[in-house]
Amino acid sequence: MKRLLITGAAGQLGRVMRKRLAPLATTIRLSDRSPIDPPDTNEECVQCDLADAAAVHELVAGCDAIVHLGGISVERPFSEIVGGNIVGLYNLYEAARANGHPRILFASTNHTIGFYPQNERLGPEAPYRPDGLYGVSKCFGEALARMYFEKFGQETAMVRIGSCTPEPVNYRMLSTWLSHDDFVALTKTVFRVPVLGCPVIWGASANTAGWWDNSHLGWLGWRPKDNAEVFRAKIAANTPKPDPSDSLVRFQGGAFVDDPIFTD
Ligand code: NAI
Ligand code: 15L
Repeated sequence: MKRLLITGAAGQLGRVMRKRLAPLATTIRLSDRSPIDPPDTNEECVQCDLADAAAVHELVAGCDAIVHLGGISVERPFSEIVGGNIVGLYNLYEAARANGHPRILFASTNHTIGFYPQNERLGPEAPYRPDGLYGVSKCFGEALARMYFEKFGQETAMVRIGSCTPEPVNYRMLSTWLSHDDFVALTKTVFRVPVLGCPVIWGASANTAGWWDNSHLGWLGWRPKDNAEVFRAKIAANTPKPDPSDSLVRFQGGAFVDDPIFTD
């Protein structure tokens, strides 16, 4: 493709994806409200806030595909979440509608279902059980994406990312881990398939201890290769045995379920 937009490019995942997705497009357009490291030869940087509709319309113009990582990524006061994750999502989808419907990979989260216990296996149809306002904002994002698909044919991969880190570092992540390699492979697949639709995709590696069922996605052709299990011994050696009453080992959303509603 000619131009791929990555939002949230100054963030943890954005910095990784910026390098790893470079081969996908002639030009990678990077955006964040925070400063972004200077552009490489095939990159262009646009600093803007997702809550700024005019700026987002300009940002999306000329893009063939979007990896949408931008937004608040943890539990915060609603006043902080609303700009990027609610208004920003609307701005992004309106901009996409005005600019030829570039396919979108939306970084949703496991915190849309965080209140499920860890002994329950979930498919894509499981009702939402968000564990905080952050999770609720991503439920909004998924609902918005779905509506733009039904109404306008806007395609989105709604990827409910578990924990996308270099390696898993606690017992919960034996189930939630998504390796960088598997996320890169998923992203390439999402933009390669001829027809995508608007599927929920559980963003997790092929973890033996996984909770999420992606068997509805055989047609997509994404086969994660990594497995957090190979880190079990290391985690056991480095972390204390968890108390069974600890949310980290009770709920799929882990410690997020214990967050209060933060206020300003
Ligand atoms: P991050 O917090 O490191 O990066 C998010 C970026 O979005 C930041 O650079 C921030 O400046 C930018 N941002 C926030 N509000 C903005 C706004 N109003 N306008 C423009 N930019 C704004 O998060 P991370 O870890 O890189 O995650 C990327 C995405 O993936 C997030 O949407 C997050 O919710 C989602 N996700 C990540 C997971 C992970 O394991 N890293 C797990 C589940 C979901
Ligand atoms: C998320 O949604 C967060 O963005 C990330 O920082 C992790 O906390 C991840 O979920 C997780 O559940 O491990």
